[in-house]
Amino acid sequence: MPPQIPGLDIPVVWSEDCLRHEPGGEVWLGVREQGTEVPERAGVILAAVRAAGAPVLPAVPHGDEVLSAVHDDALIGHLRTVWAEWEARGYVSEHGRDRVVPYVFPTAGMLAGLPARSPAATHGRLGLYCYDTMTLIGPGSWEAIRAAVDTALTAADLVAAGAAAAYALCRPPGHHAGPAAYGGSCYLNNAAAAAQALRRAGAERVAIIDIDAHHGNGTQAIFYDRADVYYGSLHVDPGAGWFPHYAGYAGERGSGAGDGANRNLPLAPGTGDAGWLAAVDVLCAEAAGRGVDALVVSLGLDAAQADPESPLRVTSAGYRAAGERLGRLGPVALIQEGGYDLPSLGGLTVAALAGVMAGAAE
Ligand code: SP5
Ligand code: ZN
Repeated sequence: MPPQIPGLDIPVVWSEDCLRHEPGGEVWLGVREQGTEVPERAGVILAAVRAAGAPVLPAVPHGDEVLSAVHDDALIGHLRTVWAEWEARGYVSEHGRDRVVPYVFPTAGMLAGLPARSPAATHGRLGLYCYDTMTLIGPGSWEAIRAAVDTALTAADLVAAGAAAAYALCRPPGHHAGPAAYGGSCYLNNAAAAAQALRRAGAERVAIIDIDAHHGNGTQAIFYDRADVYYGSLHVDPGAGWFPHYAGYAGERGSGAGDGANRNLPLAPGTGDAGWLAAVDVLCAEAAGRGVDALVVSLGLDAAQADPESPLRVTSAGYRAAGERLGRLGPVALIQEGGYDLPSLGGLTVAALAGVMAGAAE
């Protein structure tokens, strides 16, 4: 028997299928670049949590019931079939297009009141579901997209069954995917699925706190008119030039029954631990004030100093401190979102998860 090594005791849910999505870059401002949402991200996180002693559990396949409660079936069907259609219709073999990328978007301005049709041509229909040029689809994408959802749902199951915390190590990420639209390297909303699953399992009040560096416009949209799922996010100010540009402003507070159940805290580029943790505290206090039977954390590590995708400057100590605050709030399913600096990504994740376990033990 090997000696018992005391370590990180949070269950990590994982599926090898999450490696099958190879976006093959992203088209940014008209130029195809290498992209940063790469399979190696999951590899470095997996190695780090294993080295820290965390138990790694396989994702359990789930049906589409919960998924269909947070996304339109048309979006799910599109993602399930578009790659096979793309190949069958010769876009790869005849036209040399090795990934699915849209080029026409039926914006409100273009339609000017006309109904959004569903064009027969595959290349004409893509913009109906995809809102940017950075979120490519290739041969194994669907398997990874669906495995990521199963990973999140399995983490939610563990929390529903009484675990203090569980972590879904999923990719592609999900928080930019809305009810009927995908973008921002996200296809289906893993965190929203976890929140919905916790509601179904009996948690009356679910809070989602999103600490990814970017605003989770998809999660916000899914729950915007609901009072039962609070969404709070701190992120680099979209008005200062950062994705998703069109959402994430402080005035977006929810609508109808959901009025007041949405909170955005945009931060100035350059914000470090002090300002970032103060914002985490605001969200934790607001969520606690509303009551939290179960918590979902959209765990993005891209607010870190070295990350290439955001100008925030959070340290590993900052991530640990945030984890402690979140762990104190209640049983928590943590869902992997962004985080792109491969050399520091594993350590940042372990710091955040160790903080969660320390907070949960208090
Ligand atoms: C889940 C998540 O973190 N999605 C982030 C999507 C934002 N991607 C914006 C990409 C903009 C182009 N990147 C240029 C990097 C130059 N250093
Ligand atoms: Zn992000």
